[in-house]
Order: sequence, then structure tokens, then C-alpha cells
Amino acid sequence: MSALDVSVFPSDFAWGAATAAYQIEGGWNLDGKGPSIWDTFCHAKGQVFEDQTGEVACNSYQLWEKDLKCIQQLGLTHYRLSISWSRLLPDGTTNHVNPKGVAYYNKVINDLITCDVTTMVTLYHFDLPQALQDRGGWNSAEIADIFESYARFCFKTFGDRVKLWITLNEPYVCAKLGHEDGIIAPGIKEPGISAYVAAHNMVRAHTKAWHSYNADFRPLQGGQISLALNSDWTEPLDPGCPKDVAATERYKAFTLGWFAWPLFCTGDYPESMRSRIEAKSLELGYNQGSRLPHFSKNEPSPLGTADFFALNYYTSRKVKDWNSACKNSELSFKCDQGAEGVVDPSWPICGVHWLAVVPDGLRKLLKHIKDTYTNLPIYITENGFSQMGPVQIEDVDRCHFYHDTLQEVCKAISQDGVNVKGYFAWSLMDNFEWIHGFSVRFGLFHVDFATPELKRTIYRSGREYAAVISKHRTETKSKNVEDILSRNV
Ligand code: PNW
Repeated sequence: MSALDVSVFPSDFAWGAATAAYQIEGGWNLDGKGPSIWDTFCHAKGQVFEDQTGEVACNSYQLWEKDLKCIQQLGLTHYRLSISWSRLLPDGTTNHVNPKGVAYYNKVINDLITCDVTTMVTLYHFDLPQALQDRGGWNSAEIADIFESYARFCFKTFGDRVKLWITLNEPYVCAKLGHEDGIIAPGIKEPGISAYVAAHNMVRAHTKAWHSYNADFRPLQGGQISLALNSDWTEPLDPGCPKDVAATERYKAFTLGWFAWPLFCTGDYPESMRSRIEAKSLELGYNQGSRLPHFSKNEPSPLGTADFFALNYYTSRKVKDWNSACKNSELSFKCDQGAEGVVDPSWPICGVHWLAVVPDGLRKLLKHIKDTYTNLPIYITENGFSQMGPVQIEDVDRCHFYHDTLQEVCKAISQDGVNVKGYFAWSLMDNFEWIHGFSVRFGLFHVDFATPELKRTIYRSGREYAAVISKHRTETKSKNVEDILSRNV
């Protein structure tokens, strides 16, 4: 294994780890928190592995100090956390503020500052207040204004100290898995309709929050704001087959392009997405208007509403044409997309079935983003490796994964000239992995869920990540000293 040349990373590189409120906090009904759609979803039986819930999870609500110790042990420069909307605003609106929720996040943010760790805050990581779901959730147009008020409340309350904001985490996952497939909260299964509407309202919500920040908070607070997009790297299954090549383009358009086009290219969805959906509607005799909503001229445009590119990368796919499989079928996202992503049999799978380990896909994706979308700085806001089955504290495979991945990030920076500003490992510690409950472990720290202390123990991969960070810090410091000395000569 060739050593990682840490000198390639810029001196102010962000070394981070990420978590999300519902996955770690617990305290689901403590101190005035309102329920979220994930509380509801887990409580309806049969949705999550062994009907597990995030009621307690890592109990970060009460054991935050333990998390802080983990962050310090890793030597992180950055920590990405998410705010539980309904802990702050129990019914989702600013009509009722929960002071204990405000106090909790104030403590977390202040402790991080004391420890010289920069906080990146995600406003929405899948846990919509149930009260807002009861009003239609992401399918209701009013959600964009309600989200904007929530975002403004957060900027006003925490923005003196928080300078890196993510509005929404993975709108693709939220729209597709939550509103098309119905396999995550809110569990809506309306193929070919609901995901487009939900995604549209998410883009509108993000846009309004960005414009609010830009106009009213940035001048004083000086921070940056974006939204986190997940994307696989994709290539045609058979590069010699024009149908697979075309399907790969469609796959890209319907995943990353769905959100990146409005923000970085045209202010609208990819043209190919529009024309496919129109054509499919026609073919199936659907005549209740366009299924892919249009951006209104009376609202601010999403174009240009990101100050950096936030990327969550986990895996890659080979893509094949899916058109023939869809004849006479019902409306669905997949038939609109007309493409299917498959795992190359040569790729190892880690833990969860969907997670094929393909570190060089990240390098290719970073270059793709630079060439297709923007030259803005890129933060890799999530990337990780899961374990299932017996716990291995000596997680050698995960160590290799992080090493190989960081090597690819190095190449993206040094050989492809991509402006990568930071890397956040998913995740700081084992946590509630959505439908897989606690059966899948993504942590740099092991959490012993069998005991009430929820003891955190560093994995070998955590120790190795800490070593990379510390090496980079040492080299950067000595380089700074050299620079200063050479200037003095
Ligand atoms: C990411 N699913 O995407 C999320 O941002 C994290 O919250 C999550 O823990 C991480 O990936 C690892 O899976 C998701 O199947 C991927 O429900 C898969 C799902 C959800 C989110």
C-alpha cells in the first residue's frame, strides 16, 4: 500500500466526520421535542430492521460530551451535524420555539468552538416535523416558506458562530426513497408523481433559504451555504452499446442532474429529463398536466444558489438500458429514467447490499462535477464504509477503504486540478442506519448499543484517520515555519 502524500491537501483542508440528528440523538420525546416523520415511521411496525427505532440511538442528546471526546480524539478540524427541526420548533413553525432545543445546539456549537472545531450544520437530514407532514409535507407548496422561516431562525440563533450551512441533505434520497418507493419516511408510494413534486418543493425551499441568507445574514455573518447532493459514479455497462451509453446519460440526468442543473446550469431541470417525462406521459395517456413541475417566474431562481458544492459519494454503478422492460407499465420514475444501475461483479460489497466499494469512482465523479457543473470548491460531505455482522474493532477493510479513497482525492486535487476543500467521513460513530436500524455500522467509533452507557470505542480505522489528520497538521505547520523563515531571509 503506497503511503498517502498528505502534502497534496491544502493547508486549510477540512478534516471532518458527519452525523445526523435522528441517527444519533435519541431523546425523541424529551424536553419538549415534537415528533418527526422518522419517529412515526419507526413506530409503525414492519418498516425498519427488527422494528428498531432512533428513540435512544447513541443518546447524543444526553451524552454529547462523549461525542466531543471522540471528535477530539480524531483531531477533526470540522464536524458536520444536523439539527432536529422538531427539537427546535416542535410543530415545525416559529410560532413555538423550544428553549431546551436551542440550549442543546448552543452548547454543542460552543463546545466545538472551545475545542477549535469548525461546525458545519445541516438544517434538514430526513426528519421533517410530523406536524408539517400532517399538512402535506414536501408535497405541499407551502413547505418552502415554512422551511425558509426555520432556516432564518437558525441563521439568527446560531449564525454568529456557524459559518458553513447545508440546507437539505440528499434531496434525491428523500424524494425517491421517501415519495416514490415509500421505503423511508414518510413512506409515500406514488410512483411517477410524488417524488417530482417533493423534489421541486425541496429545491424551492433551498432556494428561498439561500436567498434569505444571502440578503439578510451573509453581510454580517459572512458564512457559506449549499445543499448536499448524493451521487454514484456511473459508466455504461457496455461502453460499445449506444443504448447503454444513452441510458447512462439519462441516469446521470435523473440523479445528480435533477438537482445540479437547476442550481448550476440553467435554473431548470435537465432538458433530457423534461422531454423523457413529457414523452412517457403522452405514451401512457397521462393528461393531468406536467408531472415535472415548472419553476415559477414569480419566485427567485435556483440558479447560482450554492456557495460550494457539497457531495455525498458512496458507490458506483454500471448502467444498462431499461426501456424495453417498461412497455405497458405504469407510471414510474424508473421508466421515465429508462435506465438501470447494476453492480459490477468485480467490486467488493461492504456491509449493506448497495455499497460496492469503488474508491476511484470518487475521483471520476469529482472531475465530472468540475467539468460539468462548477469550479466552486467541493466539500465531500459524506463518504464511508459499513460493517454488518460481527463487530471488528480491528476493521482492516475499512482502513484500506479510507486509505484508497483519500488517495483518489489526492489524485483529483493534484492531477485533475479539482478544488477539494474538505472530506467528512460518514460517520463519527455507529448509529441508527435508517431502515437497517443498528445492524449496519458506519462509525469511526464503535458504539455498544447493548449497554445503557453506549460506550464509544475507537476502531482501528478511526486511529488511522486520526494519524492522517495529525500528519497533515504537522507537515502544514512545518511548511508554514519554512515559509516564514524564507521570507525573513
Ligand atoms: C446517506 N437508505 O444516504 C445518508 O445521508 C446518511 O444519513 C446515511 O447514514 C448514509 O448515507 C449511509 O447509508 C442514504 O437506504 C443512503 O435509507 C441510504 C439510505 C438513506 C440515506
